[in-house]
Amino acid sequence: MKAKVAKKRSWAEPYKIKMVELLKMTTKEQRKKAIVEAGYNTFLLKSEDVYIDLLTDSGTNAMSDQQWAGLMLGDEAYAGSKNFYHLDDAVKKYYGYKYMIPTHQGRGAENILSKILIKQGDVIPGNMYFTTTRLHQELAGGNFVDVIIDEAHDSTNLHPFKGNIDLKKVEALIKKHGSKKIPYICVATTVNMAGGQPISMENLKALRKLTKAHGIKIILDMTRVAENAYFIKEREKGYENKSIAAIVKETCSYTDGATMSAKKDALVNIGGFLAINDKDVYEEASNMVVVYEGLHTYGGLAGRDMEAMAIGIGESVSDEHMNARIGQVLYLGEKLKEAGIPIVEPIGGHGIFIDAKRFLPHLKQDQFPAQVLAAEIFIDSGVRTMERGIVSAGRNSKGENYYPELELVRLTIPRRVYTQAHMDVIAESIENVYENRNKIKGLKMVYEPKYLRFFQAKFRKL
Ligand code: PM9
Repeated sequence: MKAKVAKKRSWAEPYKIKMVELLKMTTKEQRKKAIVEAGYNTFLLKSEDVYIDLLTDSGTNAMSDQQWAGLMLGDEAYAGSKNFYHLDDAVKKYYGYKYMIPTHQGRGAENILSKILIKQGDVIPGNMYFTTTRLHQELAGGNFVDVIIDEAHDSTNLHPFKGNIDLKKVEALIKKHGSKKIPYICVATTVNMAGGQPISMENLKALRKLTKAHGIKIILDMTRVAENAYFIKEREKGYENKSIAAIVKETCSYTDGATMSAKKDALVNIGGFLAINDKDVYEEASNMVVVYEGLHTYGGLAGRDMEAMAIGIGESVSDEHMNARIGQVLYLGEKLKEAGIPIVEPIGGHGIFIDAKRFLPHLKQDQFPAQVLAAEIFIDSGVRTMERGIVSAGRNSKGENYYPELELVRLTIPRRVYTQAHMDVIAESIENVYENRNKIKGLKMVYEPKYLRFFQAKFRKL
């Protein structure tokens, strides 16, 4: 007799839609004109010319009715707003950090932290660079060193935790420079530039042990910490029955502080914070924030923004929310895989990353394959994506281009914004561009700004 197999049941979003924003449809001719005017840079398009916007998951979240109601509770006092205390309580409750300073967004926190902890010539190891994080480290006089495992640089490698840190690389750095030159290790959850790849709890715990022995701090880039927790629950032994909330709190417990862009996981459109356990660092930061952001009880935010953030943090660690969030990303990724599109695997947390080197093997990296592929996808369907390759990587201190192993186009999925039908339309567009890939020509950069060039650089067709 055959054993009865339980029928797999479908999942659906744990919310219903109360308000809609109408989208504008454009013709191919209009889109061609728009992308030429934008210098083949999807950051320079007007959002009203975009049909489905996968540029970023940053600040593009749909807030819940509770968060919108929270906006009405904004206490817009200059100092000591009650929303600040609500946010402070949420950071303590869900993340466990002792002190918190709000900032206008993630890079505000990165600026303050880097200025306080980094001295000229210091070395800052991290699990792959992130654009704004590395820039602030460099502006403060530090040198970023990549200590992610080698597997992370290979888009086809199926390692379940490609965000892990190679402890041998960290040990070698300590040996070479001495621990005094390493003020902290920056640990990202999940690793954006690797394709939204998670770090395991086991790896983080081992890193804690190593850094403790050498008196080195761990600073978490906790921008997508709840998405990282989802993968730990799915893939790491011993965590399958723990809640996302418990895994998030445990993750934070192995670190000394964190920078947060709340525009991602925390489900708001603007906001961030710096969290820290060390009282001296907190006192310095709460003084410095006055110079760059605003008083330490608002840090560049309105009271209503802090209220929405406090509520969003609670919603972000719900298991139902995270199952649907990552479920949608997986749905799109599986569709693209079935169609033979080369993507980074395993599929990551906040988007699908197309491997432009394998998609357009006839283009050299300095012909900007990912940049041109993002432009072609926009022309095909009005779907806006972004480059995460040589343009994003920028130049080193000698002015030479970095040539990252990964040359990717990111299809970033905003949280709670699009439906499964949107995912189908996106997949069909990518498939169409893939069928015509041989006709795609490269680009030449004609304008390059000094900082974070991917935001504002301009190109023309070769
Ligand atoms: N990330 C993103 O689209 C927005 C800027 S780049 C297009 O992925 C990490 C891991 C991030 C991040 C922003 C920041 C900076 C820090 N760490 O944008 O300043 O992904 O709030 O955060 C973007 P802010």
